[in-house]
Amino acid sequence: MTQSKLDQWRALAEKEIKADLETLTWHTPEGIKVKPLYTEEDVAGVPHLGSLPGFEPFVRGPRATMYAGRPWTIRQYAGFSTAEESNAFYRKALAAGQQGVSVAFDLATHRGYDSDHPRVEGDVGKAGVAIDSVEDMKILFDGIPLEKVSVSMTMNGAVIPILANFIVAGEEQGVPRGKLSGTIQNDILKEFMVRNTYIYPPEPSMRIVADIIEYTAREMPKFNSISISGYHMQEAGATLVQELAFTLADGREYVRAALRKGLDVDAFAGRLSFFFAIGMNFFMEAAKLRAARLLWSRVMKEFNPKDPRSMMLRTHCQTSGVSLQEQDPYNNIVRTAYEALAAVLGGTQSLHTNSFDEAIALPTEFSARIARNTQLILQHETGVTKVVDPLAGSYYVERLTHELAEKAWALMEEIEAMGGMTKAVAEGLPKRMIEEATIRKQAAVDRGETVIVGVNKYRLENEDEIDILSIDNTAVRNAQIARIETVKRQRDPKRLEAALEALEKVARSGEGNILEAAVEASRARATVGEISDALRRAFREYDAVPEVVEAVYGAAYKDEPEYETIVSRLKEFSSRIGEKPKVMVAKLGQDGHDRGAKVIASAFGDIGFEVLAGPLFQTPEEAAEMAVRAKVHVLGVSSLAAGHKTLVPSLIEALKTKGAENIIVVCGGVIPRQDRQFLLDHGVAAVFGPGSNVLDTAHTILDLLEGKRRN
Ligand code: DCA
Repeated sequence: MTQSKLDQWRALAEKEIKADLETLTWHTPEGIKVKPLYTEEDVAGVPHLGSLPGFEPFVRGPRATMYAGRPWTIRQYAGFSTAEESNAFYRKALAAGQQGVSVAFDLATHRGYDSDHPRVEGDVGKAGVAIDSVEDMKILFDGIPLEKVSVSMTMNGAVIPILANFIVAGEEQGVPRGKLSGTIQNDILKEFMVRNTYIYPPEPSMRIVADIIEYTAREMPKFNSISISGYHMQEAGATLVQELAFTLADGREYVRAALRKGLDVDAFAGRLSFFFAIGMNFFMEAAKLRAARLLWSRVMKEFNPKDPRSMMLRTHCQTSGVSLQEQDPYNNIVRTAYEALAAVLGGTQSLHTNSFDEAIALPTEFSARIARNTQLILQHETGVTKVVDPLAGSYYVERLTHELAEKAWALMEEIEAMGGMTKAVAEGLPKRMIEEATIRKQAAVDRGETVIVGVNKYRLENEDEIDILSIDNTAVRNAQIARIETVKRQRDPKRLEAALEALEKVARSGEGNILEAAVEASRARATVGEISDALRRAFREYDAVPEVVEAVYGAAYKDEPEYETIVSRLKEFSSRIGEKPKVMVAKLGQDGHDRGAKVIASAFGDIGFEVLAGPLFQTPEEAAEMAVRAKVHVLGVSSLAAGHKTLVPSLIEALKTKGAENIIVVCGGVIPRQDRQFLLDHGVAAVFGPGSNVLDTAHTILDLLEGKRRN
């Protein structure tokens, strides 16, 4: 293309829009300028062009034939209530076209507590299945042939007891561990960054990761030892560049940890796997997966592998949970379908498509079917599987692939300069960057700059309720407690004690393999809680200190009248009562999803409230105690894991017992409409569902405070 032709186009374009062409440039949160037109000029000199699938740098896919040879695995993440109920759900799903299993565990299990532990009362069986021992694990996979169906398990904190139980369940089903196929998430660094289901401090946690890589490399050749996950970063608000850079930097750190164990790189690198989120920025998401493969092969080259598979990035993807909305929820089916297509055009190996009701509650059978069929239709009806990497050669997509890769690489270099990801995480850098990005995104939504159909534009006046799945948490907990008692009654106490002691010793001494020792403890019927406790004794627990980001939300609104209105209203109120109103933002139970809590805490701080961020994992009693001591006016509970119906009434009771009924309690997060009246009846003053505008929320809180003062 000649310059003069481009100049002619520019002149025509500016005549058409009657404005400077620059006004059509889209500045993405990644700092990428997306222009309205891409031409061959934009890909001149891009080094990855001309490569082929199955060959380094794998931009076009890890396999030579990709979906033409074998489509991606339809792997829906699911799990709730008891092992029996989840097992029935998996069997039905497999019969209806699902191809692999992906287990969601409840938060009690994630954090290494048995279902009878007092800290997890509100969490058992809620956001996943409750697993307390190998007996539960055996029920979970009953009738599912583990030598054929690959099983992915999202587990990081309590990864040792869960993987040990899986291995023993296989053994007792007649499938030796060498034949088990699947993936364990085992990615602890991102837990410290965003997801928060850690148990032990970073250093011993990294040893656990390395021990698992070592054990699976030796004993389980078909099993992927880790799923290095960017998903939760994007869910927490990361830009795609941050998601790419931090995930691959995490991967590099795990490779180093495994090498420090004395493993040969080719013995384990081919079984490292990845996991990314796919949001609504369609082409950029597809380009992201291509860039990820490009960069991973670059990272792995540093370690001099001989086997090309060691440089190949294979990934699972999940459509974005945060892109789903509570308002007009059938729109979510459409969002998920576009996201799924982007994942497929990007060349994912395995995919979960979200159910449309996920922003509200656990999926029902109906919504799960639509989600699964979204993928079946893509595989069987659209023809997208027939051609490898069909976006290759698109000026725009190739340019994006290159730009994303270069930007992510620059960020990875920054992390290297800090001494690697473990150090960067310890210093809180990635967490802070992600939090700033999410607060900026929230401000863009609140200001209407980012359009969400049915939420901040084209909103329905009246919304119909949809059917939701609700779990009887008390019944699940009682059933689990009964089974724990049976297991404890029937086991050999001497064998158990010896196994747990041996495990603790391996953990303390740094000698031997923790997973190997845990497999023996699982055979002896040690529970998830008991195995986790043995490791807690050796390693201690990790306590994070909550931090609140300042001056990001406010900066996005600088000098805008609607922002000034709330700020001056608050100022006026503060001077009337002689202090800034004090708001505590609390997270109760084992729910570590703190994006919403962080956004509110940070935005409210900027607006002029005095904000107190409670630590994660508080019991209702602990949160009430903290609120009373700090003399807060408002206690806001952020709940995303369905524990609100148990935990919030307990919190209000605890406040009453302390004579603190005057503290206004409000709730926000994933709270189905059906539950709102229940919470209001139990003394909650206001409930803010997903998609609530932060400034509106602040006005409501002030209304409540003013009403309260008048009373
Ligand atoms: N031609 C021939 N064989 C193929 C082709 C093809 N075009 N595509 C895939 N295969 C083979 C693979 O090599 C693999 O066999 P292997 O394990 O012996 O190498 C098998 O078919 C399965 O394909 P794969 O692409 O590895 O798909 P999955 O087993 O579903 O694994 C992966 C995907 C991302 C690697 C894995 O880590 C995973 O399933 N992750 C899921 C994580 C998850 O669910 N997280 C929940 C949030």
